[in-house]
Amino acid sequence: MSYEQLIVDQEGDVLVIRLNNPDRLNALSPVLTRELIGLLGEARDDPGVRAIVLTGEGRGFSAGADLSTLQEPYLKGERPQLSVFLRDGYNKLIPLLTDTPKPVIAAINGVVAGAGNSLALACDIRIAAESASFSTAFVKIGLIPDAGSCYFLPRVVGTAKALELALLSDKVDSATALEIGLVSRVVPDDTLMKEAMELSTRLATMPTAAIGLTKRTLREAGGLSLEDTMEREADVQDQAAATDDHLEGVLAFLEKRPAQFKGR
Ligand code: T3D
Repeated sequence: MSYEQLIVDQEGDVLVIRLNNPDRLNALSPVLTRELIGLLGEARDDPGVRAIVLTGEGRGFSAGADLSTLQEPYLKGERPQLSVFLRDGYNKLIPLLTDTPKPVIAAINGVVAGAGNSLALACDIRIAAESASFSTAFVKIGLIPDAGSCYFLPRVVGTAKALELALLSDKVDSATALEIGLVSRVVPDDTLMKEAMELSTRLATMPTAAIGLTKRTLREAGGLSLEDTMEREADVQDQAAATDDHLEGVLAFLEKRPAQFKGR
């Protein structure tokens, strides 16, 4: 399958997706968004994909909505109905990252802004290159955070910091991003992909079903009481315990040997 604005490689069980609209810092054009939705849908159902790395080509991770694609109506003073654009694009894209049972690592290689920040926030683990920088950006063009940022930001950095980031939209460097928990690791630029591949390769050898169930249950717990969360854990644990990988994990422990997980 060939793509206009994605570069896609499969390395073992790891799918590496590189956003490829570099002249616009990988802004999320309709083409790029559509291609990403299609690819993530296929990856979700592909047993040969057990981890996903998302990164950007050039000096950007993603600068958010591709503002050039909407310039025609704006230059005429028209107001496109953004809800249509959001529901057809980001509102389909973002759940494909959060709901996929595969771990998704954002290898943040450079500039992040607007919905590009939402995209990174929807990934499970964020590693940033030292030169990466972050901006919510929305308010600078008179918009509210979208593509899930209103959901993710307070959960990731806390409400007070989320408000500061969203209202001021100041540029945040990678050291600050690490300090406030926006990313969990910062690495030298030239080792970013090595780190991301090591991490994703490791995750791809782990019990994939348990990883998917963990993602889902942790997210659901955000809206539940402790009692309801433990009930949910009990139900989901039955599903995890029914996998071959659970049996293999216990047997490997008892037999004092490394486990060979198959992802099922
Ligand atoms: O309206 C809707 O579509 C609704 C949806 C909204 C969701 C959103 O994501 S809203 C937020 C959209 N994003 C932005 O507003 C960010 C716009 N970009 C910037 O503010 C700056 O580019 C950055 C702070 C991200 C980076 O600055 P810098 O100085 O490192 O780079 P630059 O020179 O500004 O950008 C390099 C090129 O990328 C430049 O093109 P040129 O002049 O070399 O031909 C610039 O126009 C282009 N570019 C950057 N961001 C976008 C973009 N082109 C289209 N869309 C972009 N978002």
